[in-house]
Amino acid sequence: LPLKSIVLVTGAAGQIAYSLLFSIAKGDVFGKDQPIILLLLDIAPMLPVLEGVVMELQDCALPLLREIVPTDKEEVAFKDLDAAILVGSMPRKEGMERKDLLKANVAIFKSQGTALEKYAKKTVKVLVVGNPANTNCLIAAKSAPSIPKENFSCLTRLDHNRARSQVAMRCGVPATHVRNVIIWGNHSSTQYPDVHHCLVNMSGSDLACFDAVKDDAWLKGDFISTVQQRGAAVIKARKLSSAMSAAKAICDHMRDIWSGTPEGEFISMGVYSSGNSYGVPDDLIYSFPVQIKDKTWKVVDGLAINDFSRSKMDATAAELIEERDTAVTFLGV
Ligand code: NAX
Repeated sequence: LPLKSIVLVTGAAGQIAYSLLFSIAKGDVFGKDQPIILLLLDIAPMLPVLEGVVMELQDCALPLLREIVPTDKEEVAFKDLDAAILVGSMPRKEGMERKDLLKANVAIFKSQGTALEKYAKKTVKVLVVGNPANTNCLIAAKSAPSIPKENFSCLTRLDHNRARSQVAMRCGVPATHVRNVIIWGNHSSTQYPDVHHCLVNMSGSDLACFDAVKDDAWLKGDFISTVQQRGAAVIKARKLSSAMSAAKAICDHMRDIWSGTPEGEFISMGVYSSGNSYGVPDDLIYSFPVQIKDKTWKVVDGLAINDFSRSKMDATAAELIEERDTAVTFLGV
């Protein structure tokens, strides 16, 4: 049998984790024959709730789940990790300023980055989900200087899947017949869902998205705002934020890191920008189209970018720069 994979999920008593842990534990992410040790981190007041989640995982009687360790201690949670899925973060409370929220999250992700540096394997793959995901990811990466920056990514796969499904529903095909949508930039309402390189398989042949949809006004207008605002629409309807779809996207993201992306397809994820791709400034976690092989991502390069796309890609970069520059002022605090 392969060695056990050691996987951490933070925010483990929360609602995304509740949808996520079963899929991880039953082998959807790291492989159907890969035994797993699950480390579950949450804050001390949530430990009684977390105990209930542990009981349920035990009661699933799964073959691959070898050990479950609930904890509120970073030195326990981050030890020897192969994968870290950082879901927990400080939620916005009523009356809280954006800046105070950012400050609280910088404190969390600096501390968790430092714990990764101290305790995790240097090969650990870190996925940041907790918002503001891109900037939290950057802070974690900066706080773990001996782990390669390429090992850090943030979740924009939910936005990617939302874009895919919107196009698919419009064309009357399954979502899997739509590929190569791109989410550029921040996981926020400035993100740019781009379909200029998207292909739709209709009746057995691949059409460019614009030819398949035949409604340029929609693709350049309501399609984009629907994807950008989808999180808010779910909250409005459900009175709770997206959890099932977020968990599915986390599984898609990590599974692709572990097993690679299908030939000829790319997916979106927030990764470290070195300044060499699409004129995006360096030192940001920015969502790009990537392909993954041997657990290594590569930005898909050479895609043509028109003026419409350029301005949207720049706007979301500008927001990330501002967020980073505020966040780093809290790093020394
Ligand atoms: P919940 O509030 O249900 O759960 C969050 C959990 O994190 C709580 O149990 C809380 O106690 C815990 N937590 C807080 N601080 C912690 C810390 N320092 N260490 C460990 N655990 C800590 O939120 P949920 O709906 O699960 O969402 C979690 C995060 O995902 C939020 O920040 C949310 O904004 C973000 N999302 C990000 C998405 C993305 O695409 N990047 C999409 C879904 C989601 O909105």
